Amino acid sequence: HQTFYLADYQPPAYLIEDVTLTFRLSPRATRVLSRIHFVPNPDTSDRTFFLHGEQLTLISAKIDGHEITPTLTDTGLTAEAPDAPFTWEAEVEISPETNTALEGLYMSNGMYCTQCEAEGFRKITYYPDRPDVMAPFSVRIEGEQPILLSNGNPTASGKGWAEWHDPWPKPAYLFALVAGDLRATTGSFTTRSGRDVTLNLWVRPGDEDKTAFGLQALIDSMKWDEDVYGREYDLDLFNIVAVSDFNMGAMENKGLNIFNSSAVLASPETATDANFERIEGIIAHEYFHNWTGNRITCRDWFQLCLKEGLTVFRDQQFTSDMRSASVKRISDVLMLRARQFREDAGPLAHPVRPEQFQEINNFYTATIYEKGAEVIGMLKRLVGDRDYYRALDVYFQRHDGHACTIEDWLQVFEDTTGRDLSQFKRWYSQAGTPLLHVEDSFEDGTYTLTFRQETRPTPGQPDKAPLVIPIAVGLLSPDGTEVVPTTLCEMSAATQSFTFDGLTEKPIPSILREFSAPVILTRQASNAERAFLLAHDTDPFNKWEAGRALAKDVLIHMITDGNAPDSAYLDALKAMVSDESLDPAFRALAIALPSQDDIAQTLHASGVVPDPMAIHNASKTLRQATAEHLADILPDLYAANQVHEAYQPNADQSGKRALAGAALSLIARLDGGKQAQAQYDAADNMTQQLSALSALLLADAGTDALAAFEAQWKDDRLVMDKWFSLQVMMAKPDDVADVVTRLTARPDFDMRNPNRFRAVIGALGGHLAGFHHPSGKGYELMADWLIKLDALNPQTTARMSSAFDTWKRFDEDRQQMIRAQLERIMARETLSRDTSEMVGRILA
Ligand code: BAL
Ligand code: ZN
Repeated sequence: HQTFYLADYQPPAYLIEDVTLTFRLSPRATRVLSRIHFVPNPDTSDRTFFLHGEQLTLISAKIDGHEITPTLTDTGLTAEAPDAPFTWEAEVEISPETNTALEGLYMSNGMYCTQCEAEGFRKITYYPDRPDVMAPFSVRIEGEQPILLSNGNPTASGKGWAEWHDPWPKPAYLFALVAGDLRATTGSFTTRSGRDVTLNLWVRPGDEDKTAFGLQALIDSMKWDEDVYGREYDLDLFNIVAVSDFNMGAMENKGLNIFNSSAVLASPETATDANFERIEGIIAHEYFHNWTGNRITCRDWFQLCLKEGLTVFRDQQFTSDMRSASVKRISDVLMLRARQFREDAGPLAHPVRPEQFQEINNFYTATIYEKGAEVIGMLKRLVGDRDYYRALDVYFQRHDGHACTIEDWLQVFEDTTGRDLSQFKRWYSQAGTPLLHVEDSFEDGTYTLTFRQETRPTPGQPDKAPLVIPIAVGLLSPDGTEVVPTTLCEMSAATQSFTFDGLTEKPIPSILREFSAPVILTRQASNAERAFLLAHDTDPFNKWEAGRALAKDVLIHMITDGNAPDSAYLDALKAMVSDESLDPAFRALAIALPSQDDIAQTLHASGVVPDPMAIHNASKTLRQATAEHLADILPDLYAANQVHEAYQPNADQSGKRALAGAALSLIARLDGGKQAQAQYDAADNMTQQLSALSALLLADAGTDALAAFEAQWKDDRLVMDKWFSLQVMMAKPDDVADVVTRLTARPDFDMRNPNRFRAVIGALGGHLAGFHHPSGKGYELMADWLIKLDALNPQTTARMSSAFDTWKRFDEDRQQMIRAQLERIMARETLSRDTSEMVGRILA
């Protein structure tokens, strides 16, 4: 397969003035007519006329009205074209119904929809399918479906047809079309300059009761982007459509966002608090793309983080403002460490701006999204809030309507602040998570922190240069008062010291407050110091972090030294959980143990080969000990965090439910599931129903509830996804393979539906001790299903193959078994480019 390189970028030979598309919809024989006005690009003398196109049947092609015969290849066509403006007309035929890859135009339950990012438009018609070619689109849809939607504003419609015009120049990846029997929930928003915008959330008949929350989240997002970034919406209409079969979470097509139904549909009965929060964040994310992604887009796909890192950062800010900032920061760091640190530490490590790819779909990663957002956060921290927003204003003004690069982005900051960002730019080009080593000393009232940074080699990058690392530090005196409030140490050398004067005694440092940089702090504080910070740190992130480090240390010593659960940790946890001055959501996060994968990663990093079964057993033992140690406070904790008002998915109520749910899962270890059954029977919302079901499964008392749940929800696909995945997640390690085999044999296991596939096979990959079971059955099952899915949906297969990316952490036997499965996948003759690239990188 061909490899594409950032260094090979060439500007397009032709630009486009406008595009007119006509769709004559038919499940297996949709005709797409295109009329495109091309103009030679004055910035290049290249006049090669190449249009991307894949899986298209060309019916006819004309240049300036004259029939031509282009040269066709697997990836597109070339033709002789004038060195002057000309009109291209083509007619192609495509087959949406047999498009199981869910890229381009496809069908989902009788409804037509599109997914064009990154390179799906080339499966719709011949076109320069690259983000630096932007054009206004006019679209006519002919079809028997009652609702026919495309980007922009509607211009005319009649029975069986509708016409749309999107005046904003956009790249083809933002094109969208939807046709189906859909119902809208409608709202409105008036922008601050007075534009009245109609908002529609389109769903299948029957789902109308799951739209109110998404619509409100959209309104909140529109308001927030005006208030915080001064960004207004720019069309008279904003449509969102929910689709059941979708590879990603959602897609920011101009004026016509398409959402995976799991990322938008929610009612209290069917969605959990976590679902609501995720939906709010994704609605915001897609909406925010209107400015960071659509109005200002990427020059080429190597610049993907330009829009994704910034838009993730903006949606994180939004959620912090809507909910609790500290809880949001902790959740984001948990995710960053679980997914991005894992990626950065293994064979799939790549820079925030990659320099090569075979299949760009493989780079919609935690590194580009989440580390990309961390890089923006560091920039904001370094220049300060005022300069950050000044720079953003310049960015929006200078680059509106353009396709940009990371260089353009950083130049704006350099011009606005006068800073030299050449060293900071390494965050975009250097892969790997820096380790930050710390030593401290105290002499004559001066406290010195000496930091040393180290980034280990990653694939293709043996040598690493020092990065600019903003390290937020606070100091506490031994009596618990803060003697130095949060101060930013700006590290740029490989080793660098920072001093704090005028202290009367050696302080206790609180380092990397708010997780001010995406690094691994290697400092092994004593458990006494951690307990001190857990009790006294004024920074909520580091307070949580201290408890987290303590729990991790306890678990690691249980695994490596056979220690018993540490009572000092249990005492500290008990004190923290009972501290009613702390937000319930914060306490719920603090009760949660580090994930088993996190423990495996930590053991591996310290040179110990992780044993998944030992990690599983230690986690279970520690949970049981926690339940017993907290036994006397659990009933009150559970009772005190019941919500008696009507269900609202807000931060306050969901924090209480999270803490009560955490208490319930501990109680279930003591009472055999009695309390959980009572909650299950009384639950009137999905959060409580699901936390009860999972507590029952923990107590081996879930059989009846599982059956009741299935009877109640068998017709609701999204709720049944939870039922599928929970059974895998909660299975005992020895049973995981059997559970997966049983679930995948059911008629309602539809592997074409990415949500259902992820619910079962994704949960298999996420069950550390089940997936890495010594029998090798977990590996074999995963490989079987990846091979099956690859023939239908390469994008989702490739994404899920990353379950294997940690394989080199494990013992020889496991490595051999995994290698055999990866080689079995690679040996498939028809393996997709997507999966071949991923498995190849994992094996390398
Ligand atoms: N652009 C792909 C989906 C998203 O990041 O919003
Ligand atoms: Zn995005």
